[in-house]
Amino acid sequence: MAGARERVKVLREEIARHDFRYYVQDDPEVPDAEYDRLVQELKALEAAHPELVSSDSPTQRVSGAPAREFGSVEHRVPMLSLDNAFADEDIVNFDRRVRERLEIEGSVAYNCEPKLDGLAVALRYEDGELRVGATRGDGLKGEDVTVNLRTIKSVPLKLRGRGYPRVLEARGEVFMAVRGFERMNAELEARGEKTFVNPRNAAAGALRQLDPRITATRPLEIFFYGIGAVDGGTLPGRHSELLAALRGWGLRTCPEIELQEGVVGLLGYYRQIGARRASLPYQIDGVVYKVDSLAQQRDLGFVARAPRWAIAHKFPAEEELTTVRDIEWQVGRTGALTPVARLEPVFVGGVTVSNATLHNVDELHRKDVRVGDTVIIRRAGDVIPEVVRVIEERRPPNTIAPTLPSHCPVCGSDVRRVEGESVARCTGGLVCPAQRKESLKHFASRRAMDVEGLGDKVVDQLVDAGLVHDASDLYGLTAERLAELERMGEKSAAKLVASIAKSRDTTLPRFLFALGIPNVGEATALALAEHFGELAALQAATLEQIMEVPDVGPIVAAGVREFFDEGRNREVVDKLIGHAVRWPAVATGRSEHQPLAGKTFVLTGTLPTLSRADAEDMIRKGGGKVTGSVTKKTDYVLAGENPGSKIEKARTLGVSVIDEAAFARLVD
Ligand code: I6G
Repeated sequence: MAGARERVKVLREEIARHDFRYYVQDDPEVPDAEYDRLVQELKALEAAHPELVSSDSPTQRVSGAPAREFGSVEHRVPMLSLDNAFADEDIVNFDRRVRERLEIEGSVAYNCEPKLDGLAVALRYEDGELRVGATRGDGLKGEDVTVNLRTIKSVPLKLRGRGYPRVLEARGEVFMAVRGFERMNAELEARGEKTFVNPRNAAAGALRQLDPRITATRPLEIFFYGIGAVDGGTLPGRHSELLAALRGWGLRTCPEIELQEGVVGLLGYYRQIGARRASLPYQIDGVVYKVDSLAQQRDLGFVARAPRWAIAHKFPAEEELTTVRDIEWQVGRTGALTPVARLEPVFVGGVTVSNATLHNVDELHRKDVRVGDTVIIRRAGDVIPEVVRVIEERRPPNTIAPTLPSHCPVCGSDVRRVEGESVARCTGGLVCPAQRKESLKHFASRRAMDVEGLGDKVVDQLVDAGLVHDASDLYGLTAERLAELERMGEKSAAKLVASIAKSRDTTLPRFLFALGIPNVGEATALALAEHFGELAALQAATLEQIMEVPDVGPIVAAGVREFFDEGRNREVVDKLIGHAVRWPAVATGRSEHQPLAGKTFVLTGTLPTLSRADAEDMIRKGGGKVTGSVTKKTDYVLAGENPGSKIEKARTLGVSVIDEAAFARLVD
């Protein structure tokens, strides 16, 4: 028995240490299998010796039967709210008020951290053991959710180390990380259960579950950001030191916390976190600034129900309500019809949004979006705006569910839908002005022929004016003809003619990509060019020969073959070559080829298997170049875990962001 008692103690300490390393420090010490063995051993010992079971045992995270309702907990120190600021000017005024009240000439030091979109909670530890955990409630009284909080692995059941106060009420935010949320929703969907609309709702639902066994299956996490009631012990003099002390006691804090000086520091922090908002692993709705000195906090005190020493600087909302004015069908380069919701303009995610794609007819029907509907629009980071869902309760009477048109709204050709596919296409081909416009935009795009100055509007004008029917017509344009277009001055016309001329000198992979052959992206175009070496060889190749190209399957091969079998396509290709579009010879054969020739890469984050040096080496050996910052000239951003702001920059500039697996495919 004494042996069992001793072993149980050792196991509990060890498991608690591993929980801390895994859930708090994100730095596991042992593989999962080893951890599982320790837990199994402890469970077996506790089963054999029930008298050794205690509430702080890691096996007892899920405890208690489902409740009928939650008890209530009075907050000894009220859980206040924060004042919100939206504009830089509000922060300038906040800092000025702080300095005036403190009668300070110089700058104030602030502790800054992201404001998570979760639920505020307070956890009371007595003699280092978790006793009670409660929601904020009305700030004076919250709900007792102790049994649910205990199921969160980053909540220590026992504090670590020494020196913690006899009573310590730690406050923080319970949240669900985006990945955990997505995985959970996928599992719920697979089981045919109701999914959650966003991580915050999912976290709130999980925390307020009456059955802690269900909470335990939800991927909840916590970051602690402050304290409430405290008895005994001495606390440090600065908020930043207090957070460090909490960390030392095993209470997880946000890794993005920073100290900043004065208003310039605060606004810099706001911009820095704002730029990374979309790539953070959790959702945030702003940042919080707190005067770092606790003595200064005391001097500043409170106004109404908010501290004078802290403020939340909010980001623009990423979700807003608006109404659908119309649903239109856009025709793409390959004839695919995409339903687009035309919206009552709404300010969301920092921009005014008036259109949102509904992707395809299946998505349109799944979301059941109708003209007149009130919808939630989401725009996160640089991601294109999307319709999250319809608020059905607000649907006006007599709305009609839109259906796929039988004829192309642009050229009137038949619309065909391939059995089993969600894409419906206009069958008009290059007869359809919409397909012609989109093909030309693709042809001229940066990663294809790179015709600078040939923007979407100019392409629309050129097609509408009948000046350009296919890509080869671009090379016959004169500055005089171009200058006839509306809003096109002589100078711009001359510049555009020059950049069209410049685009003649290209590479075979770019040219193949620019042709817009179905399913031939940049990587396939490169593989085809390297395999065949010259255009004529590819044009003459049989289906079987095309399928010999690495990574080219029957569908892509058939698309290539059909493209070159079509007389109109061959004619355009011939005309382009007749206009002196040309490229240097391509070296064929896998052994000597340089798959990344001419490509510029930027690296960010930690790759799963390759070291940075190895990845750089592979790029250089493959004929590519590595640079430090993302510009319009960058071809790929190779991103790993915890990428920096380079990802946002890449998205803004339309540069491809690839992971290690995609990189390996490029190199191979
Ligand atoms: O609701 C909150 C979120 C984050 C907070 C808060 C916080 O600090 C990072 N801090 C305080 C002091 C309060 N609410 C009242």
